[in-house]
Amino acid sequence: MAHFTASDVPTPGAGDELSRSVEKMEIDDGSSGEKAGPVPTEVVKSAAPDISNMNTEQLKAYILQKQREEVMAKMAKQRAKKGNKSHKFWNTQPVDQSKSIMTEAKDNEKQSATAVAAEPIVSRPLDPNTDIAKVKQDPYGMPAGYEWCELDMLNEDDVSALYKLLSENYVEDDDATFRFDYSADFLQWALTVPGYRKEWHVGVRVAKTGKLMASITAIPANVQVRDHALESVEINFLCVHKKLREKRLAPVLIKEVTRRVNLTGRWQAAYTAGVVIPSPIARTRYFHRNLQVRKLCEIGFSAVPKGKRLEDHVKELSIPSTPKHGLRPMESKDVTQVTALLNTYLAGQSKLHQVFDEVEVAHLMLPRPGVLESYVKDGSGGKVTDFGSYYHLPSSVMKHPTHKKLNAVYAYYNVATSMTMTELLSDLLILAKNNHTDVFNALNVMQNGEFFEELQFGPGDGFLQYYIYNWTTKSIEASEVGLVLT
Ligand code: MYA
Repeated sequence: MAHFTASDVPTPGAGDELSRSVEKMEIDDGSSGEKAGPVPTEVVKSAAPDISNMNTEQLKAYILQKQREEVMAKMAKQRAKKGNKSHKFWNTQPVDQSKSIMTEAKDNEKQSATAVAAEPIVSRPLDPNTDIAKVKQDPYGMPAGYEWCELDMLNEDDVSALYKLLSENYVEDDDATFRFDYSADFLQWALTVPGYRKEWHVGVRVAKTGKLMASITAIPANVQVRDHALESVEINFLCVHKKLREKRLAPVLIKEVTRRVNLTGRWQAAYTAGVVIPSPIARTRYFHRNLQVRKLCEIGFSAVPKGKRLEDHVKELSIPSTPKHGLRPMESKDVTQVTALLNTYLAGQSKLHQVFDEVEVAHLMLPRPGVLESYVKDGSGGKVTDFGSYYHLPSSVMKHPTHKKLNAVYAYYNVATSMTMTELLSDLLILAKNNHTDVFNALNVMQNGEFFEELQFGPGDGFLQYYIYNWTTKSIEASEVGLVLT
């Protein structure tokens, strides 16, 4: 593994140089060199409302109201940070430039504050080119002192370098209290899916020392968007070291990975982000089920509701310790049935989802302790009737003297046919809690909205936008999203 020192980080002079050089690359590519403001990041922290005394209607109204306020506030904040400038990179890309964002705030007439244009009627690529010969054949330039690299996820040093970059520089909440801490095993799992290509795991290193300063990754995926099956990629782990921020390096990373993907004849990509850029296909929201309630209050992830004692709050959120519905860990022999169960479910209820083959399901869905847990329920005659899964994504706790890690898990893919989704998830909560989980998170995608109230999930202040690169289509409701990007 490379040894990293402070000298890996450019001096202010070198930073200016980088800034000028990177901006020049953008000018060369047809966009202006103007600097943008800082970028708000995804939020992982819970708003911890006192929902325990609300009835269903009050809860729904409360959630709707909070969503409206938060959507507006976030957009206003982003606009203020950008100084109302247009997206000088994204405005040059084949993405819908303005589109109404499908949220539960959509019914609110006052939503005109967001970009609202006519919804596209026809689904199609925005850039129709599919001629590989027309794709730039050589890599985009790097400023002096930096170089492109490929990250080999079977090489321990490369995995460690990516782990270090992300654990120190990846997504934080707005108060810099929590930062995602994807484990090295997780990164290896997520980036070595069947058919992955090393050249799509793109890094930027300091030429002299080899220190990894930035990353972006693509993995292959067959993505169904409404009636169209798109042989696409999924983009993840876009990260620029804190010392190189706001120097327009992110657009160069995005263009370089696009070039490398295009060279293999793929023209669409799915990605998610906490930021709102042109233009989301769907807008989803994080919900949280607190499990280690005391710890979550101590680290400021959530708060004891007003007028309530911590002891009572803890008691109200306690759960049984034994699962009730006969789940067992998924095994290799289940792959064929789980593939069918999953694909049938997603095709039936979702307008945006991945289509899995058995090799992908074996890689993505079989349990890997500490990375992904998955369970099935056996019906009669050896039939698998239900499938439940969640993945581990801890966060570093940055401001607490003793608690250093938030053990969070996230709902992955869940299909319930012999029981309700709520029953399935109630068992997953127990299994997760017994597996040292502090909080169980879920997006309001697929049928997840069905179990939030009964299982005492609360709305968080984090939203996640879904995007498809080089594709225009009508917006999709959160519950119609069947794609979970880790
Ligand atoms: S989402 C996770 C993103 N990572 C983080 O939030 C980690 C912490 N933050 C950072 O590392 C940096 O702040 C990043 C920006 C790297 C995010 N997605 O270089 P800059 C635009 C897309 O001066 P920096 C994930 O991994 C921004 O609007 N664009 O900024 C999925 C502005 O453009 P414009 C983003 O702060 C990634 C420009 O970058 C994002 O130093 C999907 C500023 O560049 C974002 N999350 O670095 C990527 N954040 O002026 C798209 C900022 O136009 C893939 N920006 O507004 C597209 C498909 C590609 C493949 C296609 C194949 C066919």
